[in-house]
Amino acid sequence: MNRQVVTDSKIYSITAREILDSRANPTVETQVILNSGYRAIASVPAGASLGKYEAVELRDKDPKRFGGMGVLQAVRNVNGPIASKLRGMDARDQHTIDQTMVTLDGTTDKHALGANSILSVSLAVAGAAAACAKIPLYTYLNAIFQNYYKTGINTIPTPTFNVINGGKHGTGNLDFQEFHVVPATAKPFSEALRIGAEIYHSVKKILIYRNAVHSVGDEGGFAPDLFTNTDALEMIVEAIRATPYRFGTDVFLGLDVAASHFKKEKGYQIKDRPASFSGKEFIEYFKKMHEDHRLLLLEDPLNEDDWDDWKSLTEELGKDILIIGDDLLATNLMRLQKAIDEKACSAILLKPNQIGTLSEFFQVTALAKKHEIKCIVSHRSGETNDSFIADLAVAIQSEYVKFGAPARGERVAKYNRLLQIEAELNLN
Ligand code: 2PG
Ligand code: MG
Repeated sequence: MNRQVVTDSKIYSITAREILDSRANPTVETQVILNSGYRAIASVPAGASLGKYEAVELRDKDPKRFGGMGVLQAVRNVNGPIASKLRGMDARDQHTIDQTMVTLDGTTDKHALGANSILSVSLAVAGAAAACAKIPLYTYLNAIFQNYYKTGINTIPTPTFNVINGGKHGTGNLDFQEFHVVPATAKPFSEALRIGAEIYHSVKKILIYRNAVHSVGDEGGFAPDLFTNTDALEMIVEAIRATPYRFGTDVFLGLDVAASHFKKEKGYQIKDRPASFSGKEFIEYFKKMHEDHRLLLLEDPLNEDDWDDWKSLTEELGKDILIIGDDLLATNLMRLQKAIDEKACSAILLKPNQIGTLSEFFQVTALAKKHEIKCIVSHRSGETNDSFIADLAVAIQSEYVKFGAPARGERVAKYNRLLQIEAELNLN
């Protein structure tokens, strides 16, 4: 007897609402319910250091509500035009659903309906389809990704932990946005997480010992006032040395400079020296920094429009360090293609909300993988407890994940989800 039950995966309803993110700003949460009753909820994050080339997040700009940050129009766009177009469609057909929303929006940067409204639906549809298929989300996403690029699931990505927050994320005085510790890739995920957490505590102890501010920034890392950006790196090395982990063997350093956000007309102005740096001088500065501190990851070291400088830097340091484009690439297919053609970087930061649909995210990821551009799936500085991106990172087998410090609920929700997946897959 054939006992297989055909479950109806057609979309029954799509409902969005305005919720809060980790910075007390509104964001969009959407629930998709299928005819079978299976359902999923997804919410979208928000960046503070936005790249110029990201898809547009729709905000109400009504100064009387949440300082203009409300998302009621984005919510209405989901509940109105998007829901009426998608109702009755099969949730398993992610590509058609995403394409329908892209067409309905009709703009290249999704400013009509908002990338926030579109992405919340795109993710919730995938979640509901996975639930309906009764398989884990990462398995379901991996099956879709196979249409773009063939990959099995063999490993949990290596986490990179943002232990010190500066720039637009920290209340301290550091210019660089993120100072990372990166456990060695060979470590099982659970061990890497422990390394990150123990070093995090070690950094805190040093800050307390120095009577420095040890409150945290937007991504859960500490946000101290220090003399220079280099001081922050030195302090992290000191913190690593106070643990059993060997710097340069068990754990490495990484930076998200987010340079576009402090480049002025005169050049890059940072507290490490009074005069600003030209592009060329800034490249020399990173070369010296690498000689002194051995960087493993270097994200957005230069302004997002300075392609020639990116090329020179990648030529000089790309063999040793992963040169990561975030603001430079904005998870955008055309910008990634340009970077590949011009050899402008060696890795891409992948953020679903920079592009706005899951299908386009897969397209960009596949292009990166085909050209051996390393992948880092990333959170935003404003997050919710949604752990979708943890499943997504496993599904596409990114080399790294960047989910912030190993602290604060919205960050550890993702790391803890990776622990579950690691146990489920018996990968430890
Ligand atoms: C970044 C991100 C995430 P934001 O620059 O990489 O860390 O920051 O979300 O503020 O753009
Ligand atoms: Mg960045």
